[in-house]
Amino acid sequence: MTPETPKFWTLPPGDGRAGPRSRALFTAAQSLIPGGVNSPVRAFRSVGGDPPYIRAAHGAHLLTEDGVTLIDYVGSWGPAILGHAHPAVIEAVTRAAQDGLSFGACAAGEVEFAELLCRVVPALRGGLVRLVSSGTEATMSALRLARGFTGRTKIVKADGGYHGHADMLLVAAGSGAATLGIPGSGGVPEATVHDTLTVPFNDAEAFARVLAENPGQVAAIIIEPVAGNMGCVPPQPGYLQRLRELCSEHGTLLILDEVMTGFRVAFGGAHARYGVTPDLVCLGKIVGGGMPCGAYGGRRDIMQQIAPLGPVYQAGTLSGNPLAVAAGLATLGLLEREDPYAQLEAASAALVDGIAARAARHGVPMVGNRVGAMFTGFFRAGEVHNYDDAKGSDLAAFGRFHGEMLARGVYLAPSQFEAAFLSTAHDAGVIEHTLQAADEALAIVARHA
Ligand code: KE4
Repeated sequence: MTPETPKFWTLPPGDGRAGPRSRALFTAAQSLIPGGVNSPVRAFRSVGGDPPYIRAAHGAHLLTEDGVTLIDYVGSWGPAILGHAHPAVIEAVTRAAQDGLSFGACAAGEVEFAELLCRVVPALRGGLVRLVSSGTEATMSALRLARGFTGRTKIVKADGGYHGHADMLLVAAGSGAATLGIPGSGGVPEATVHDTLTVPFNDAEAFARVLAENPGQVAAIIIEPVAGNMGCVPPQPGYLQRLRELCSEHGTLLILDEVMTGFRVAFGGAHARYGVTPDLVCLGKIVGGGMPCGAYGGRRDIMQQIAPLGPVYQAGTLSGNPLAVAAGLATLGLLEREDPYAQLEAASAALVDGIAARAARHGVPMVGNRVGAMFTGFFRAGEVHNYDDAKGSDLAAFGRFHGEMLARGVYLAPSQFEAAFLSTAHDAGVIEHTLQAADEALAIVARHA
């Protein structure tokens, strides 16, 4: 990029629908990679059209392989809370890379990172934490640990909750599985999911019934404290507290899956925001600052069951690798020092309220759910408190809105059952462009209703 070339993130957003180069790349990809993608939701199957290929990302913006600048509300599915390519994060990773990419051995950064996590995440205070390389590894390991610690086999999850793709969790999964209409998944033996029970999100008494019907058999319930994989669905007042009470009464572990909400809805996570301390917490996305990183941890007496201390095995070649640790330390350090959460809350409220007001003006039924800087506009009337409510959305209207927004340079998650994410780089100009695009897109949706 020569000095006089304008930086792509300073250019006005353009039509982000796949151009010739993205289409050519996607055609090639489909002959090499299942569906042409390395993660199903990226295939745009629930919204139609080919996905634009992304060449670069900076702040609130993406640059496509067809040379178009877009405003990004996917944020790599959550990690980019500071905007893409934050200079301090890039510098930290670049510096670490000079000294090698992965040692597979103990390194000082792991200690510094664990100290930070155990200081700022309430559930980790006084406990132990283990780094892994993805959210799936974090939740899978936490559930194995819960079964090992309690000696029980049943686990409970929310219908429409998504916790990664470990076999035992792919029942009534949200996110990609929900989007693709796969109630569970092929290849998962019945025996594997026999002990996985699902309850509606925001229905603590349904969980109470499961506990009563399976006395002494439920090892854990794993819950997204703010659901993000059925779209954004906040916990109803008292819901999380009631789960905490029920788990304590029945010797069942409360596992909060904060892979998405950790450091997204509050510094430390949703459990810091809502004041409910789980027995174990799972982290991912933001804690790696965009690099492959996850973590799980909590009560010391439970975590001491993990190898090499105890009988529950879990391992990982790249766990705690220096680059992921460097990115995580830089990201969480900036979040702690700058405390952008009030700013994120205000920007997110302005955006969601603005879009909802425009939907109302155009007569398009829309429910705007938001917690901090994660949100979803459900194309339906009424309220959305669980997955059944979310499934009542008009998916055709969502698909049309998605395409019209992309055509106006706004890149939204290609699924009604996903959350959108704002970053500290989404300034007033970005919000204004987004609201203008939404006004035009909603007018078109209204005409096709
Ligand atoms: P990963 O294995 O994808 O790092 O994390 C799995 C996971 C666990 N828990 C929650 C609450 C999550 O949201 C996720 C992954 N989220 C999806 C998007 N909703 C990742 C995007 C994708 O699957 O491509």
